[in-house]
Amino acid sequence: MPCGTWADMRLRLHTRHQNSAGERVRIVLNLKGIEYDYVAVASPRSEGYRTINPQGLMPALEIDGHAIAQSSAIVELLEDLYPDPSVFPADPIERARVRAFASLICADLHPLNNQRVRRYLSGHIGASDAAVQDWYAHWIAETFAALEAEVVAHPTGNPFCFGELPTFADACLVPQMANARRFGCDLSPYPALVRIDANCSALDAFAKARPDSQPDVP
Ligand SMILES: N[C@@H](CCC(=O)N[C@@H](CS)C(=O)NCC(=O)O)C(=O)O
Repeated sequence: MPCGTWADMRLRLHTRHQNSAGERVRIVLNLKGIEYDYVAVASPRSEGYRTINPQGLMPALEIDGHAIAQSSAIVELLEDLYPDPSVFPADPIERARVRAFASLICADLHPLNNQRVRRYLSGHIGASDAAVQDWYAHWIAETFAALEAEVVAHPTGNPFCFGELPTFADACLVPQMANARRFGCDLSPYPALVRIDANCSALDAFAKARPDSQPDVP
């Protein structure tokens, strides 16, 4: 439920079908039941897009004449403006845990493995395809081992990362699992993550946010 004057505000999300940072935001928008316009980005490096987001990365959210970059900043803004339903647990310690889990993906894993880094490794450093694949799989394995340990430390059988309801942690996990699969990473060492990913994917909010459900999918 939106608070105050934000109720009538039309949101425009600049993203692309295969934009995993954007997929996090799409999931949260869907979980909160917020309607938005999907603006397909042809080129994040174009001058046109940089006038909206000078960072030159997707996604960006336009709201009431403001353009906001960075998926986690966008999600925090959505949480402030549309607090109900929340994508964070009520307990402050659990909220911090969700943010820490999400940060490991958004701030530590994803920036190492995203396309511009892979492009730089192969183009400027001269890394072979096998070396880039090895780089990718290494950071997935290191991070997923930590994420798996985190979710199994919570009561077993929880359908989602942090309990009975999906949170921002799940919105970060699901696109990252899809990326790992796309790159042929072995997910068998992470049965809890695989189970949670399947539970999330069965929900409409996640299914509607998937790359192949977006209007710009080829
Ligand atoms: N930390 C940023 C990451 C954004 C990001 O890396 N987006 C990628 C796609 S997932 C992108 O725009 N890449 C464009 C490029 O590398 O040219 C966020 O969470 O929003």
